[in-house]
Amino acid sequence: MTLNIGVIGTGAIGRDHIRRCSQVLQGSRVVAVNDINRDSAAKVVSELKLDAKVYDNAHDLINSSDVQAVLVTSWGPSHEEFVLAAIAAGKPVFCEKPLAVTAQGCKNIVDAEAKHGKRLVQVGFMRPYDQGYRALKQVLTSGQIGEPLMLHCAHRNPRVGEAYTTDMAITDTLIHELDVLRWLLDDDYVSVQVVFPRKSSKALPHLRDPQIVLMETAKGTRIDVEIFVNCQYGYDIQCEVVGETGIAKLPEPSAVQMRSGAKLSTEILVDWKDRFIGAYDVELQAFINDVQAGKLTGPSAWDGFAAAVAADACIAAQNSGEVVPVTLPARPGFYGK
Ligand code: NAD
Ligand code: NAI
Ligand code: ISE
Repeated sequence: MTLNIGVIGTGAIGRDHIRRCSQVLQGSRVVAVNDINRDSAAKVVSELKLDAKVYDNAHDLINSSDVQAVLVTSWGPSHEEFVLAAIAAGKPVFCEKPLAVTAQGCKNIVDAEAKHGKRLVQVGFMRPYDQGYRALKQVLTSGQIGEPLMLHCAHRNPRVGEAYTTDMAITDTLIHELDVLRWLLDDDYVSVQVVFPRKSSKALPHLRDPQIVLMETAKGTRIDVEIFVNCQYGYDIQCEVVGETGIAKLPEPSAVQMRSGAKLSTEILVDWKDRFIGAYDVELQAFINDVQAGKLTGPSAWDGFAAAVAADACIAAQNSGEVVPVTLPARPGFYGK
């Protein structure tokens, strides 16, 4: 059976996911698209030669009988409304991160899904599907470096646009670490603090960049994450785990080593689309397969909520400079262990 997908939001990742669902993955086709900018939706239909209808209204797309599953790839503040509408229509929905821009927004989704009685939501946290993070998790689980004591992480983008604000370093960027580190350590956060080093002259006046987020987990592991979104040189994701008996580091993406011009070098990627290209393929194929099998298993609305609770605390910590507690309620049985 081919799954008929409707996509809301045809920006950078929306277009990339549409390409993926229609050209790369098995078992799906894009039959409906919507964007607040209609021309952008129409353009993707013609550029990718899709047999898809352009909807003027996202709710009409969600409720259309032609659409069996929904992909929400519009900008963050619109996610909650569309995910709630998909749940109300009883349709599976893959929602790009963040699930909602506040913990309360995510909680509204968790409550609606639980009321519906069956999982319908997968969040676009792709890093748990990345080969490198999976290999790192395997090392930790095998006990080869003992218990994890400290993590040193970095999330660097070459540059960001004018619309990117200081809080988005948390809700849009750090949100990936907030998710994947919970998964990697099988742990939850108990407190966070944000400190601001000297500001880069490359950052626009309204943006505080870089930032360092310090986190503590329930098991006592300490994590530092550098967020630096105007680093200029590349898109660079680092994660080093210091354990009791050794250190394990996220593998670098594979690249050709060159000896040229009196230099030994390897290239660094510059675009997030390339860095996690394999993980995006695997996460969406898993969504399509799971919808067809009738049971979602990927990152859940609860995972989206857990990350958002920590994100809310980080934003409070950005503003206060204090150590802020993170209080996550007990996971409902509905979401498993
Ligand atoms: P973008 O700005 O390029 O695209 C967003 C699109 O959504 C735009 O075309 C905009 O017109 C449309 N849009 C906004 N509000 C809308 C509404 N109410 N109804 C319909 N369309 C609407 O942004 P992007 O880079 O594609 O990011 C989109 C989402 O994907 C964000 O939530 C972002 O955080 C997420 N994202 C995730 C990853 C990842 O690695 N998982 C990477 C990039 C972006
Ligand atoms: P698992 O299923 O044993 O679960 C590990 C723990 O991590 C669980 O407690 C779970 O609740 C939690 N978790 C899962 N996703 C999370 C997230 N996004 N954020 C925070 N916590 C999360 O672990 P496994 O098999 O290692 O799977 C991890 C992820 O990879 C899952 O999202 C799973 O769906 C996916 N996966 C993908 C496969 C693929 O090749 N497509 C194969 C196996 C798993
Ligand atoms: C973007 O929205 C993403 O999700 C990328 O994965 C992330 O690294 C980048 O910082 C965000 O802007």
